Amino acid sequence: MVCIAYFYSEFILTYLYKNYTMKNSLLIAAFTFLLPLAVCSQNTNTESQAIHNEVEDDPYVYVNRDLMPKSAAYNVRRSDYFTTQVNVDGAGNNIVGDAGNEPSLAVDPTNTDRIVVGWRQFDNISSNFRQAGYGYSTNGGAAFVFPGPINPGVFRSDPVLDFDGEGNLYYNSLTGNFACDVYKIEDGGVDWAGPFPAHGGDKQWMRMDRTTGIGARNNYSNWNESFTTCAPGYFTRSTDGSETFETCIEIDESPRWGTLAVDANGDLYITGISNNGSGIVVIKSSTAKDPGEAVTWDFVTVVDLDGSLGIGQTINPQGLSGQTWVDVDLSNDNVYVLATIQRFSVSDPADVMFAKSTDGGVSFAAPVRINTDAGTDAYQWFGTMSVAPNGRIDVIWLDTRDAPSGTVDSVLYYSYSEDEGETWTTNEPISEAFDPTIGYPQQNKMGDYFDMISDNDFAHIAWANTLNGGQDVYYTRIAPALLGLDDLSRNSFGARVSPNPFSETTIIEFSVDGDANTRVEVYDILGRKVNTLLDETVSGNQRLSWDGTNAGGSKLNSGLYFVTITSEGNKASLKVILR
Ligand SMILES: [Ca+2]
Ligand SMILES: [Ca+2]
Ligand SMILES: [Ca+2]
Repeated sequence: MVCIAYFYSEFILTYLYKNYTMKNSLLIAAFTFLLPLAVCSQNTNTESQAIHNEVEDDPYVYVNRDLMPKSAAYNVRRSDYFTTQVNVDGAGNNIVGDAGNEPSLAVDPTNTDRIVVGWRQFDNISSNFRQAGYGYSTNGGAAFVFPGPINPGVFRSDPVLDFDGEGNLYYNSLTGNFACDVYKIEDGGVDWAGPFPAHGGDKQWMRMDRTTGIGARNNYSNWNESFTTCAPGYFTRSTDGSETFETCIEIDESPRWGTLAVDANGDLYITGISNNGSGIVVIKSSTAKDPGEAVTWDFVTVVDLDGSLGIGQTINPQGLSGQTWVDVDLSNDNVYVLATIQRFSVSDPADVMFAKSTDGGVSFAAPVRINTDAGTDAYQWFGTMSVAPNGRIDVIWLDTRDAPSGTVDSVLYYSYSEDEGETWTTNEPISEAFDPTIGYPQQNKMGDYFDMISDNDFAHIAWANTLNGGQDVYYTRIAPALLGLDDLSRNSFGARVSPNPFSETTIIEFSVDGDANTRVEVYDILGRKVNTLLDETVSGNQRLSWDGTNAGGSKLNSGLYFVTITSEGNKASLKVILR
């Protein structure tokens, strides 16, 4: 059973499902018999490549998307988060009858208005033929342009996007014979160069070194050893701007279905579930950054998340319930791992579990459950983590805790930690509920994962939902500092600000019950904190003045600001206009 838990994989389910739909009962019977054998013999390349998933199946049929029916795009605007549909037509409308999933996104660190999302584009849900979808925004995600697939008519899957530290963009794409290649944009524009062959296999992930050290602009990628095009290796590096990739090498413990991260020293971390049955692992390399050295592995650490990855569960029948995430705190040696986990110690089918290392990945503390719902029935799936440069840890997932009986209706949830994962904010719903089973594109799943990038002000999320009646791709930006402001039904502090608007000085008055640590902070319209007016224990009536300056004492530009008051779990926000 342990063997099956670790090796039971997506391609087997795909194979069974497709053959079941073809009513090929003989094959399915034969394969069901072979299943335990196959999964326990660790998927030799020949066995698993015969029953893989990410290859061309349905033929390409040209779809003129101008002739597809349209409906209004699904967009949400709030002060604490907004959601923008990405896979829209030239007029910004939803295309009815297409599908997209497995999104990956990248945010330009030199200009965060520049955001790119890639996904598996299905032009019509009557076919599982998929292409390299992408959309870009030049206004911080307020609107996206979807020009069509990068390589129209060519089977492509599993996009993984990233920027390097200089604002150059890379798009790793899996082709129908398991080879990956990398497109890039180096001029800040929107036209792709390449593709450059990058070895590869299903399911690859890619991460750029964004440091300014000797590894700057290095490109690292790895994939499932069972589907590699360069056996026995399944990891490669580029040190020349992603134009050539080094001979593939193996990785200790053969991780798959995971991600990579690069710390402030340029050290590389890889996570995934071991192909050797060791569970969830983290592997570190301190040599990968040096173009003059061969890549070697420092150590493997087994990470206890109290369970294993869910595969083929009710929530996403032909896919993963999520992949494994690793990220780092750039200010210390902390390494974090998170995944949606089918629990060992309780019967819960899917919880978002987190584990923390404070010694550069050598050891990990006991796992922590991030979702706080009562009971053990709900699926918290597609758990996804990223860490901001200031150390804030963002976690999102889909959640069925409020689903009506007999449904798997899901809501996007969010929680974050500002103290290195010791405490977490209240689980916060970020979307309406939707039925993830709507609009499957001839594959019984909504992809295998979502993606997220964090900066100091925002969590940037690429995800899929069916809120527009089909399976579509969305960008959501959460401002953690403003979270929940739109839901404040009453002002619990009796707070007022006057004059408002003001130009010289305004007075903020409010009242605190008892002794309470209280913060009064000013945020700009982009959710960035610009000043702290109070951060101490106070009681009773308060009166503060603000002269429209930032924390450095400089006068701010005229415009809309939010004054937030936070005290013992209560929060209020006042809109203030500076003239
Ligand atoms: Ca659509
Ligand atoms: Ca995939
Ligand atoms: Ca659960």
